[in-house]
Amino acid sequence: MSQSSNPFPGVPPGLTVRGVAIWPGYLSPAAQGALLADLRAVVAQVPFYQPVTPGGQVMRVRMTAAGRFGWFTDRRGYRYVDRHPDGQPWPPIPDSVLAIWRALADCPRAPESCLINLYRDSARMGLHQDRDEADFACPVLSVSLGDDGLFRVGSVARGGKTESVWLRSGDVALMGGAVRLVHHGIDRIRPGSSPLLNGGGRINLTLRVVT
Ligand code: MD3
Ligand code: FE
Repeated sequence: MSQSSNPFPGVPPGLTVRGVAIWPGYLSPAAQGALLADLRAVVAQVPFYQPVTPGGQVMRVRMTAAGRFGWFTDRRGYRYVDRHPDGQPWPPIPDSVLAIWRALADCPRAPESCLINLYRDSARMGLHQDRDEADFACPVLSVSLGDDGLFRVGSVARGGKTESVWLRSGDVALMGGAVRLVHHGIDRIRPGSSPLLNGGGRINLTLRVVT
């Protein structure tokens, strides 16, 4: 195989689940702590909010973002937005987060959005596709911090078979190529499984190219 056809020129993934590449424990406990400190500085400027779906349901997952774009929904619909709902521009994506993209994403473009999802208690995210972005050639990269989360990966078509895997603190997942448009979600978290976050829960970062 030629060098350029290797999709993982750096560290090969520890496992793949329906085409999603996963690096279990990619971040050491020290690296997780450093990342969290950088995220606390972001969240101090753009606090978590709970968006309302077009159907009128308050999302149980709390969200905020860094980078050029964040994601928002209200009764008017899902969209990327260039400011927090309170009006502040999103802070820059921390270098500690960009370094993970550079090491694993194999994408010439820089991420334009780092969505920060916070799951507490019974928060979950139903099966969905990420298709509000313009360039599906770019992967989405996910970083898990805190409590374990049960990640479900399905098919591009609706209603296909699914497979689940627990994502743990420090794990990194990459969704590129054929799996970029698969249905996926978080069924539940395991409260109390990690001491990382004050107040418990799970944070997931997703890095995306939006435009
Ligand atoms: C598979 N987040 O923010 S990350 C989301 O853990 C989202 O918070 C979940 O789904 C979370 O949209 C799952 C893993 C993930 C992210 C994006 C994907 C899996 C994906 C895009 C395409 C396929
Ligand atoms: Fe998603």
